[in-house]
Formats: sequence, structure tokens, C-alpha cells
Amino acid sequence: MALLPILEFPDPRLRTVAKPVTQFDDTLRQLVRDMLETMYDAPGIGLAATQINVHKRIVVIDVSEEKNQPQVFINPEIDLLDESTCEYDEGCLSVPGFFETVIRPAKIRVKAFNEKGEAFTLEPDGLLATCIQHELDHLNGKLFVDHISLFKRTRIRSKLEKKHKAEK
Ligand code: GNR
Ligand code: NI
Repeated sequence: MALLPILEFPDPRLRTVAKPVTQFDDTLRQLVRDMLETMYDAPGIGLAATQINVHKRIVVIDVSEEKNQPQVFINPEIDLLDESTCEYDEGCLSVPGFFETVIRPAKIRVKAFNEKGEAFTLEPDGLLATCIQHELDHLNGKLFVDHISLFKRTRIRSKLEKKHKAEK
């Protein structure tokens, strides 16, 4: 098992669009295990491969209270089921220390594959629906700060740049 370092905004590598997974093999399953370990250690409720500088369409999520219900989404696709929206105060392991309200579609259908290559479909709501959309954004090179005002995004960027300079 291995903990993987997490890229932080405004690292340009977070803007990479991830490629579909084509091989459901032991290498993939080891990567999924390492991503889950990294997510639980952080701690976070989700992690996209983009955040650990692996540009493949892999997401892990656990929104359970007890942190014992890992979910794996490979090559996820989302359909919007209606026009309804929901608001969450979102955070991100790649934007540490900042939380902002993001409005997203509330009712979605997710199609994905698990680490064995089996297809499944979900109609999540609440935090899981928000989290899956947040993670799919990562795979497309987007961050939750792209959904807030330029003013707020600029302020967050400069604070994180200062933090990164202080860490060097
Ligand atoms: O840990 C996380 N919490 C969170 C809270 C509200 C909306 C989305 C998230 S995802 C985040 C982990 C993360 O950065 N995933 O990419
Ligand atoms: Ni995130």
C-alpha cells in the first residue's frame, strides 16, 4: 500500500483531462487501493486520480459515516435527470483550507465500471451526487473554484501560492 502526494491548486497538472481506463488488471486494482488509502488518510470523502497526478478516469468515494463503504467509479458518465439543483459547501483536498458554496444538479444518473470491469448504474442524491460531480470535474481538469466568483478564486489562489512558497 502507498500514500500518494496530492497536487494543490493552482498546479497546472490539475487541468489535465484524464483518459479512459482500457485495462482492468492488477495494476489498476493496486492503484485503486492506493487511492482509497490516500483518501482515508487525508481524510476526504472522495479522490480523483487527477489529484495524484495519474491522468486516468478513476474516482474513489466514501460518504459513509463509518468510512467503511468505499465506492469505485471507473470511466464514469453522468446524465442529468431534471432541472433541480442543490447547494453544498464544498471543499477539496487540492484546495486545502477553503470551503465555498457550489450549486449543482441534484438529480443525476451515473454509469461507471468497478475495478473488476463490471458496469453499474446509480441514481445518487445528496452528498454522493455532489461528490461524484466534483470528482468528474477533476477528471475533466476542473475544480470547484471554477464554479465560484473570479474574485474568490483569485484570493484563494494567492493564499495557496503564499503557503506553497512558505513550504519550500
Ligand atoms: O473531502 C472532500 N469533501 C467534499 C465536501 C463537499 C463536496 C465535495 C467534497 S470532495 C472532497 C475530497 C476531494 O477533494 N475530492 O476531489
Ligand atoms: Ni476535489
